[in-house]
Amino acid sequence: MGLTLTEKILKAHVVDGEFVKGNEIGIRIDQTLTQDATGTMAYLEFEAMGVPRVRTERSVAYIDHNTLQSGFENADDHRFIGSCAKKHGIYFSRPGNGICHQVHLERFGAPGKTLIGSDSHTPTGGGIGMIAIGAGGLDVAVAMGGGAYYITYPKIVKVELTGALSPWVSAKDVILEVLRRLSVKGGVGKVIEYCGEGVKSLSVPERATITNMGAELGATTSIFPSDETTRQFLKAQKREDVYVPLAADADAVYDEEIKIDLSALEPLAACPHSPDNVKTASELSGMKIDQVCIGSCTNSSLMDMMKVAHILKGRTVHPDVSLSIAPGSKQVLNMLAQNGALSIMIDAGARILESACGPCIGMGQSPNSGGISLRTFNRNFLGRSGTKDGQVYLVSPELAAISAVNGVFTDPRTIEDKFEFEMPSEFVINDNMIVPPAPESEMDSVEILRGPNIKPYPETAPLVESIECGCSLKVGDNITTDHIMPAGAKILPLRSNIPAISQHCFTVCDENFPARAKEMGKSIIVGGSNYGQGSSREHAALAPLYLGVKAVIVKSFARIHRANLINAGILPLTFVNEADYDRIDQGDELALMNVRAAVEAGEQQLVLTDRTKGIEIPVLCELSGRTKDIILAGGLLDYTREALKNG
Ligand code: MIC
Ligand code: SF4
Repeated sequence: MGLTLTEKILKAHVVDGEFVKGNEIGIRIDQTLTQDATGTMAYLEFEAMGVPRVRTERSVAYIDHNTLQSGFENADDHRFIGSCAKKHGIYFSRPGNGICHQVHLERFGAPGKTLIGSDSHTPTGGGIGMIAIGAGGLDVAVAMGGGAYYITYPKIVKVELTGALSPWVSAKDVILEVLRRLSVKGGVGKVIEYCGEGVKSLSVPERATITNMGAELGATTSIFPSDETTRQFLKAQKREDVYVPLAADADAVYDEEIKIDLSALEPLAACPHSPDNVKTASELSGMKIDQVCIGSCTNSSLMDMMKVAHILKGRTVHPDVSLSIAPGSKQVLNMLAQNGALSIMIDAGARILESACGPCIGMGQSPNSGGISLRTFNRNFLGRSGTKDGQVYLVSPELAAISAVNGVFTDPRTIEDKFEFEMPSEFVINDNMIVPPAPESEMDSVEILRGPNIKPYPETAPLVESIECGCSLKVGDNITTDHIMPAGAKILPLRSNIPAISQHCFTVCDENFPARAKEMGKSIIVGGSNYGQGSSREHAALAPLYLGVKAVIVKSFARIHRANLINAGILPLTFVNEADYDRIDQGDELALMNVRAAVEAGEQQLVLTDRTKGIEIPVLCELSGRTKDIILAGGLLDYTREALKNG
């Protein structure tokens, strides 16, 4: 029986567990990446493990999220990360060099390699045939220390592409179509593997747009084959040496199959407030808009930017619209400057932003009250833009650009001329904003620079005998990490300071939650399905940990967040009968008696007592050997410390 591409790469990297579907397997990690908003914690965790130098083939620390520097916090964090990188053998991509995923694709990614990153959009690397997975900072720290990364052997979904995209239909529309069909939880536990004749018609940046936004499916990752197009891309980046051809075997067996005829696709948009709330552009045409933001790790490649420049040429941004453009990397920005496209954008009235995440994570450019904002980004969760009642639509760069000119939502197929773009045979390469680590002989003398905003990892404790406490919060379905731990210009600078950032935990849902939880001392959270979807931020587990949350009981979890809860030592439980969700209310007194003994014994079903209602509710505690030990130890940090102590 043949293998899928995913299985081939995983099989070559398995170091622990039996390679059987549904099993937990540990894989060797070749490369890691961090970004600054999750990076400070990841490096504090790496330091706590006491490993002097990273044991990966390549680890890179990027600064791209927190670049507003509205106070000392960001700048201090950047210096801290820079010094850690220098000391511990990590390459350091300075602020201004670009968004981690775009730069990693350009300068470091390699087909057939494994990459984990402390950012949920790490699957961008799947565009060149990597197994690239988003993970919590602590998992990345462990991988930097040479430890395996654990995933459930995924189900593999074949997406067979045929045909080619019609003019002004975009790679963004491909992933929006997949989201329309599968929904934001349709990818949980799965890898989305693209294949078929249609693959050839897509350039590497287009493939990367698709794998990047595959994160919104909840998928473990997404991957494209590595083919002649990949080789040409790597050659143009002067990195042809890392090229290897890779594809699934012809008789590979998949768990699910989807067919997409690229020629039949039309321009789409994800409407507020979910990436799977997809409508066709023609349904939305004519809607008045207030703002357009172009950029983010989904759509900020040279090709995307050239499309935008082509549309803006000789035109002016509509007087009622603010248009901002953030090219994805220094390389892209520099090439736009050299070929004149930047001048076209400036001339048309675009506001050029630095090559960073910017508005995507609410760092500036929040829309006006109730404002309609078209963004080429990947997430439009409630409040993420920084404006509570902002209405964010996720669209392709071509749709965004023409709408910015017209002042109304516009189907890009109304543009009369054609866009033709040849991928460059040589990109402009200058890695002078990537600082290499200190040589081994000098690393001991590198001083770690710590600012006052950097506070230690919150206190943890081994799992207690019984958990008896109140329900501090009850929330509904599809709660995102942007609900649990909001970001944006005011909160993001506190990422290195868990006590301070905890004051914002869940405030999108309930302003009083932090004070209430702290007062209760310990508590349990109850939630619906797909709890914790979205980002990889472990702060969405560390803030609840700091506020005394001992267990989270939900209908179902998103993958990365569940792993982050376990890593933080918080018990992740699911209802055996989803209907039991309705029987618990916020404020109820709950108990999980003898929970430690039950977890130790590997019992998968526990009894939750609701003492207020006088009822017993069965809940699932699906922990395997390793995750069980992590929970018992009080989290991954304690577990790893113990493991390192015991050799
Ligand atoms: C995001 O897009 O939500 C982020 C900001 O990049 C996060 C990481 C973070 O919260 O720092 C992600 O996607 O993992
Ligand atoms: Fe940055 Fe946005 Fe990409 Fe997250 S999704 S890495 S915030 S550009």
